[in-house]
Amino acid sequence: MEKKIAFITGATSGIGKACALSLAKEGFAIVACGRRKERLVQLEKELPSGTPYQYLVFDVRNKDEVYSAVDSLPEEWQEIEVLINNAGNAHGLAPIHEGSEDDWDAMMDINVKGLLYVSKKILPGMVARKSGQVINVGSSAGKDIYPKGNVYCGSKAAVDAITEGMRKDLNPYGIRVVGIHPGLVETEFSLVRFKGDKEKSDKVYQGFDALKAEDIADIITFAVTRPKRVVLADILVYPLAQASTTIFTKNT
Ligand code: NDP
Ligand code: 8X3
Repeated sequence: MEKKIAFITGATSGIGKACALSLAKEGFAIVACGRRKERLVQLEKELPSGTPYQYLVFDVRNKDEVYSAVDSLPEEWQEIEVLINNAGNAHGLAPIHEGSEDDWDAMMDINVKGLLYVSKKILPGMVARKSGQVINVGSSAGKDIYPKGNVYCGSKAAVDAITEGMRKDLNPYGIRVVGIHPGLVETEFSLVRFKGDKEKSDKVYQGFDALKAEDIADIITFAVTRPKRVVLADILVYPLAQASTTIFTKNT
């Protein structure tokens, strides 16, 4: 493969999809991942024409699915230069004593263990080649814990810590490791958190100009395209209206 390959999890929607579009414009070949196959098929039609493209359908919770999906990539697609660990969601918003075990399992299994499984398959190649970049999508919620966010915040605090650990472990191999931690971005995120309740979900983004998925993709693309010596190690991004996970000035 002549072009550099970017492998993006959670590319069926929101930030991951925006990254696929943005990195394709920068000349990357794209491996797009997610569970919703029809969206991955559709994504190819939205990419700049001629973008080399592969899609992989798997659930990041399922280690075997992750491993066999990555193994199924054709030989010329095996050298992944950029890994964007983006797949993830919040499930529920409840005080700790009322939280659902299924929601807790989903968040820890997807946001934390899923990121680890995908990384486990892709990092050894980067280490062997002494070349690569990892972008982990955390959240402001991992840095500033908010009421009822408990386990989601915990999963993203884990992503933050794992990102730091990766940067330290991979330092001898010239691999760039970036953590990006957005505040509120208007995507399908809240629709998933509130289990399809559109009214509740829309309310999250009312009265202020929330970040767009493209804003985060722009920043990731900027980080990925810096000269090799430059590492934007830890990026916290808020919309103007937001000063912490709980402080907002709306209708300004
Ligand atoms: P979306 O809900 O729009 O996208 C989530 C993506 O993750 C989808 O492509 C979905 O694909 C994928 N995904 C979810 N669960 C799984 C799974 N089990 N296996 C494989 N893929 C999965 O949300 P965002 O784009 O906003 O979220 C992307 C990342 O950004 C997440 O890690 C989120 O925590 C983080 N984030 C979001 C913020 C926001 O306010 N929106 C703020 C801070 C961080 P599919 O369903 O097809 O599998
Ligand atoms: C998503 C942002 O504040 O809804 O990570 O948790 S928040």
